[in-house]
Amino acid sequence: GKEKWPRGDEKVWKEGSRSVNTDVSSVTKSIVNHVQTSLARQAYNLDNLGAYQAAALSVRDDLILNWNETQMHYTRKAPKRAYYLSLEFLMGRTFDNALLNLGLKDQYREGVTKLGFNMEDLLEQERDAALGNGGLGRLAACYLDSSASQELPVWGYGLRYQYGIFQQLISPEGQQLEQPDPWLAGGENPWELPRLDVSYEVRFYGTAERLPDGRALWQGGQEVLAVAYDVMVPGCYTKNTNNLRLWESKPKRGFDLNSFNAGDYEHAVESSNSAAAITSVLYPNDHTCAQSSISTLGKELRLKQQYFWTAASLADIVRRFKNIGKPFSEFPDYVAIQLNDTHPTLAIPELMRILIDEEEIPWGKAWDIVTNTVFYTNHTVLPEALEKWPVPLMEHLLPRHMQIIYDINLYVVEPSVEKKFPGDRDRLARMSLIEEGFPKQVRMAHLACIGNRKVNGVAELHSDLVKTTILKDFVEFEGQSKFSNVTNGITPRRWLDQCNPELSALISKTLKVDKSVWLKDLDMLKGLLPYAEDAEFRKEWAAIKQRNKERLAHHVETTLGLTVNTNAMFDVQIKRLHEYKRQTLNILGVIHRYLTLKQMSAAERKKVNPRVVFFAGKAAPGYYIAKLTIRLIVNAARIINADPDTRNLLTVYFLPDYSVSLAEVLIPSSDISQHISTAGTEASGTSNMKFCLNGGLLVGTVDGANIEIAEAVGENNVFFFGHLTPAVEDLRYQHMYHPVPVEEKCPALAKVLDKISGGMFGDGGVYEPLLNTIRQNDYYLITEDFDSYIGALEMVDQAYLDKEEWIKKSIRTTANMGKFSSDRAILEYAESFWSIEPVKVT
Ligand code: NTF
Repeated sequence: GKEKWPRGDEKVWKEGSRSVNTDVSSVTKSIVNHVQTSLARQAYNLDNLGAYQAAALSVRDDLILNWNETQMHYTRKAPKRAYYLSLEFLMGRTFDNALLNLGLKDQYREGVTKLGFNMEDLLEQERDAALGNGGLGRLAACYLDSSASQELPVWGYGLRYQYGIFQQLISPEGQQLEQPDPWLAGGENPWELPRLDVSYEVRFYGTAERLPDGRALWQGGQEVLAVAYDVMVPGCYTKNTNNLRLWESKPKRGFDLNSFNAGDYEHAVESSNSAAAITSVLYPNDHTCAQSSISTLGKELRLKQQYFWTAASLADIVRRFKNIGKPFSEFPDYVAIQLNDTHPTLAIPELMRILIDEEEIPWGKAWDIVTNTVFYTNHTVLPEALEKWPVPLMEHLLPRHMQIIYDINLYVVEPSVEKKFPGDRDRLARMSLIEEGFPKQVRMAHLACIGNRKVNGVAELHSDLVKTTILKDFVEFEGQSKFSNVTNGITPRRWLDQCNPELSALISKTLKVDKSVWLKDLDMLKGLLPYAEDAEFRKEWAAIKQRNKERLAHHVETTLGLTVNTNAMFDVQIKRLHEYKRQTLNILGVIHRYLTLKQMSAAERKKVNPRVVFFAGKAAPGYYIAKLTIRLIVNAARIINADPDTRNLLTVYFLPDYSVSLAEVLIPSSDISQHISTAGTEASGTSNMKFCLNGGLLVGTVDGANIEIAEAVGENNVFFFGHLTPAVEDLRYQHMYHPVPVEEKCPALAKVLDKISGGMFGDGGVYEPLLNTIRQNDYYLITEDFDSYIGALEMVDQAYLDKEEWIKKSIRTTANMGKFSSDRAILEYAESFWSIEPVKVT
């Protein structure tokens, strides 16, 4: 039956309610309205920033309508929901994406023009939301976009950091300098809704006293407030607008009145500062677990962030579940919780605590509920990235959770391992949740692995490595079926339509299908394959790539004042700086190319393909070797770019302050991009997918998702090189115990190293620590892969000489990238893990 109208006169409500702007005149009206009221300005004093703000507020109104309806609809229908817990969401800009998803790009462009502004200028006003380090955080953002676009009831939960990833400056000497990123300082953020009414208390420290009935009383310590900020996540061409809830920490009371009254004003303010500090800053360490790279105080704050966020999110999830009015035994039928890496692993003991201590559910039943609700994605097998927390710190900060972790060890791990492998003490020690040592440490990956229903890796090779290396014992113990793979994906909305509008338009025209269709069914790109044979189409395809190169050149010119040769091949490596990603191999290869060019005669040089090499990426502030690599790139670029002998044939740029928005300009312009990690170290990679979707080819190692990309686009369209994963362990062993000097192993590389040491790029001594990582252990096997790397780059040069064939490769690559849509990936999570279904908002 029809619901009763809740209050007042229904007719008056209906008359007063507005709908989403759909035509140009309602768009301009709404923008002008915001200029006059929200901004209190006029046409006379409106700059680009003001115009952006007014237009954004107008789009925000539309989003709010859809968001509200979606939340109401989900609440009424009460479907099973999935929650994606991620400490990082690297969202980038929102304005253009919202317009695309609402189907309002043309209307806004026209409206803005009529008001005397240029849409491109307005888009440039928006600051990136950079609440993430790299791939892991950007993956979370792509998954939110796909969840909404596929009409799945999925919410994200994260933290509302005051400061995102640091801004990178490069000093004249080539040193990376870090500056804070106060992304909210510009005033109101139009893309979020502060929900000051939604808040939870979160406790730290204090004491936990076990009671005879199995519960415990956790008391005292510090209490802080978690306040919700909701970020609207619109789906593409659908009303469904999902929610990303970010928590901000606040002191529970403005001041501690007791200390205040006692005259201890400073202490009162201090404790209020310490509450606010929890969500102050995103930790900038990528692939490094907290304790090895940050101070004791920093460690405690990071663990506080993790608990603060999981506790608030779980309190919210449990409250929403309770509103449905079902018994807790049905919790897993309504809730799925995905852990994005081990950062939210405390969700496991925290849910146990809620169920046992607050809901009075017996231990065994609580454990059943938890292990049927939680899912865990692993994103790396690098040992230094596996999180471990010192037991004394855990005991101090989270005494009740430490008890629960000991209980899980005692009731679950020990008895079942003993039963299956009687007397195998070594195995038990390897599998324990606690690592022996000084201090003892809690192994978060083990806890995440034991307390959940499914574990997955992020590409086929990586998922296999998870099973055969870091979680091997757990596979032998729990069986294969719990472990699986979901290869990562990327959203084609941002990473094709938005970043490469001309290519998107050509695809729609060629397929004779509206983008609202193929952007949500990316396998349709296959329809482009026959056109690889069509000379006219190839011409259009190549012309778009050329204009994208010019767009990047223009960007470099206006931001850095440098001129870029757009007739050259564009060769791009953009990602976090890390030894395993081997930017060092790339720059050593560049120097090798430079030395080779220098030795050539003028006639020989005439035959060489001009090449422009772009680097971008941030190094963790404490990662000395990665920072030295930046310094080498910048100084090598300075010398090489200034050499009149080679200037037309080789130039190198390090573009500072890499970001989502910079990636959107770089990716569509590349002819070739580099994904050259030591085999077995890059779990998946996602930028490799973005380049290929935009018709750029790959040079890469047989690693991560490179392998599946080659399977999809054909191995003849990818330039592979280097040793394979199974060889890596042995090679490392040889380097450790039977080292051979670089001069013998790889003379070409030795020459390059000598030039650097000899001062070709400034004081050679500066680079010794970096060069020694190669001359000594060479853990990342640069000497082993150097020759075949140079060989692969020569193959690239060869292939590029045949322009028509190259364009064919480019078209075939794009056409075969359908698998890598994050829509495919999120549907795999929804169907095989979470068992949730689309809930369409009409
Ligand atoms: C990263 N892992 C991996 O290094 C990438 O290969 C992968 O594409 C992304 O995750 C997304 O799955 C991490 O950032 C972390 F935190 F696990 F080290």
